[in-house]
Amino acid sequence: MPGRRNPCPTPSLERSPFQAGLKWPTSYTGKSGAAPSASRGRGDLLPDIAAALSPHGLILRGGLNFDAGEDAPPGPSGAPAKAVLLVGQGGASPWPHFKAWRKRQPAGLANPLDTWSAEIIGAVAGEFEAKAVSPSDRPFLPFQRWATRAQGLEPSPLGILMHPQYGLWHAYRGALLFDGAIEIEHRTTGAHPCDRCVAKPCLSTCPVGAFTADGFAFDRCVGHLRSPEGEACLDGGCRARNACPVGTAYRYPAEVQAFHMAKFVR
Ligand code: B12
Ligand code: SF4
Ligand code: SF4
Repeated sequence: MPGRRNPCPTPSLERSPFQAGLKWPTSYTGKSGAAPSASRGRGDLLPDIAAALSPHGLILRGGLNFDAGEDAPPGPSGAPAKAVLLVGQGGASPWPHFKAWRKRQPAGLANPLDTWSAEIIGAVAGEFEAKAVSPSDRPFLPFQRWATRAQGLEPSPLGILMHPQYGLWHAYRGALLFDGAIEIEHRTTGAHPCDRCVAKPCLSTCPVGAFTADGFAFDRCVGHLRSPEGEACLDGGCRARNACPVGTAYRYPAEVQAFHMAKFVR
């Protein structure tokens, strides 16, 4: 429900599932297998998922029905899922919630952001008869391909998907898999900002030219990050990503970028 519960300081304009082009999976029967509640019609349930995610700074990032015969991951029943809803962030909205949670965790917890995401999204999945999966699950699930289909996003020259509103400052923290189909009204479209970007500063800012015609030169980037000269990227984030003029209002604060860079270079 737009604006119903969103204590997070970062605006999350995708918080309405209807803006994301979604309706509730048609097979939904209510919480914990109970009969549908008369007081909560089926059309309320997708907003309820958004409302359950919102206090954690998380938003729905669109969804899709798997095609017949597609190699879909197992849903809650163990049979191939029929639909997926992507969960993530636009801007750094989960950060304060994650940080507060992290203070309560043992020091040195490995992969804290994944653990936090799995905890929150897993609880929401349990409430809505879904199965939670993570972008870090192995083998990797095709989150970016799903996002492309769900919201019509296209890759930037950096490999990160470009969002017309959030620019490069968005990510996926998990997904909800369902045994039933979702009715999709429309998907968010819009011109791909990179098509109109003539200067493409993202491609000329990396000090070691890690974005090449053959793709991202991971070793070159990490080699730089591990050298004394890499401090600027480590502390302030990827210079190429920061050079993009789109969605700058959603740019992650330096603290958040440093957290991701530390994980990336580890
Ligand atoms: C492995 C991985 C990497 C590897 C290799 C990427 C690659 N060549 O595919 C490395 C370590 C290089 C990497 C780096 C980064 N990654 Co990464 N990565 C992944 C991961 C875990 C799996 C990718 C994969 O193989 N998927 C399996 C295939 C089958 O799925 P797919 O959707 O079809 O795959 C697409 C991607 O591989 C993409 N792609 C191809 N080349 C590249 C290159 C880069 C740099 C990226 C980001 C994507 C990408 O194109 C494919 C077709 O659409 C995904 C999460 C996920 N499950 O998808 C995150 C993911 C793609 N990464 C992400 C991010 C943000 C990053 C970083 C910016 C790291 C960070 N800590 O912030 C950096 C970018 C570095 C830079 N300086 O710009 C985000 C992208 C979000 C978005 N807005 O699109 C994802 C989706 C994770 C998330 N939680 O949201 N990543
Ligand atoms: S700088 Fe231009 S080309 Fe690069 S990601 Fe941003 S909009 Fe796209
Ligand atoms: S983190 Fe630094 S070295 Fe790595 S790709 Fe970005 S700008 Fe280049």
